[in-house]
Amino acid sequence: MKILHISDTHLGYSAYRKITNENINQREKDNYNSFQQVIDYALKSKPDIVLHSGDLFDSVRPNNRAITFSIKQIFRLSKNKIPFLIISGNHEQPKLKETGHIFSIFDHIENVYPIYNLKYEKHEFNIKKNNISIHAIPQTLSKDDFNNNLKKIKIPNSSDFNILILHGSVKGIKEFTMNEFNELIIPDKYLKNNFDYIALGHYHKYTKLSKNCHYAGSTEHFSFSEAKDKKGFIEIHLEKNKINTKFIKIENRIILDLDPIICSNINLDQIMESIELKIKKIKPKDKIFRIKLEEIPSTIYRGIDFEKIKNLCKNATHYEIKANIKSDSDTEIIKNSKMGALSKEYAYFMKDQNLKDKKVLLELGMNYIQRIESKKEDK
Ligand SMILES: [Mn+2]
Repeated sequence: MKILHISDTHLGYSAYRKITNENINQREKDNYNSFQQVIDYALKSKPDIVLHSGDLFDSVRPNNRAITFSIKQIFRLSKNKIPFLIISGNHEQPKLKETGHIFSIFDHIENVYPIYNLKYEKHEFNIKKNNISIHAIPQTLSKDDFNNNLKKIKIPNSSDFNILILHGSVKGIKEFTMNEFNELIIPDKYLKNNFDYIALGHYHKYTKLSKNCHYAGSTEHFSFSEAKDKKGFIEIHLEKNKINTKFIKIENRIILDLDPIICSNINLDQIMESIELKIKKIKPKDKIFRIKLEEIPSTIYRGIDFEKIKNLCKNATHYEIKANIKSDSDTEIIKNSKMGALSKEYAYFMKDQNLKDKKVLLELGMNYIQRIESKKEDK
């Protein structure tokens, strides 16, 4: 039996300002492309079932494009008679029942099994003469509700295979929490039970907890903290007492969270040089990246040539400079600034002045003088 396990596709997610030729947010479009790769793969490899462990959509009310796209793609599975079973995740679960659940749009599509009614459901399939029971708990409104539903799981004697599908973070493992207010906590004792496979969703990094229990991870990078993750989904080959899993990687847009530049002991020119070097090295075209400036004194930060950086990165999909600005004391400013004779004199002069906005004046003045001084050096 062959199963595909996907998760956390967050359709409708958008980020940054870049838009496509069709006026769609570039990252929203990228995310659709990633999802489509999964469906393309499914149609080629023809699994017996596709499981989605929650957060199909990024929000309770996804935009029309996300809804249309999801129906179109899921319909491709349906038409090919590949069952698609999906549980609700915390991102798409409304807090009030009367809001209605977006998954109801899938209710009447053949071969699609949306599970969003706040309670444990067992779905049985007969695949290649085997009885398969899928035990699913969607996102619930409270942690208590979730625990009560976990207790209701019953493994029938009649089934040849039992699969558990959940969306939440595993208890006691800090790394798996997404720090979201409505996330559910899965007690680990349920992961040791007699299941042939456990499909987990919520944590965005592909993780093998044990041979038969996996987080599939998300299909796209949704923040710089995920930049180092490989993204994809899992193909599972299941036989009696034998399991084989394979991670299938998706081709995503390149996202890089570059090593920081420590700015405490280097001057403005050296910082600009390192920034330019980093940009040239990664070749910004169509990439997303972040440059971090650590311990940069505010006077120096204000001298950074953002126009120049913008020009070097004009082909990038998105870039950002994240500065951890150090508040300067007078001496630090003098010490850290790239000092020409005039700025040095100005700094020492200001040190002895008794002025209300001394710090601001000092920083502004130093900035102006340094700009002039660096221009002189260029000539
Ligand atoms: Mn989630």
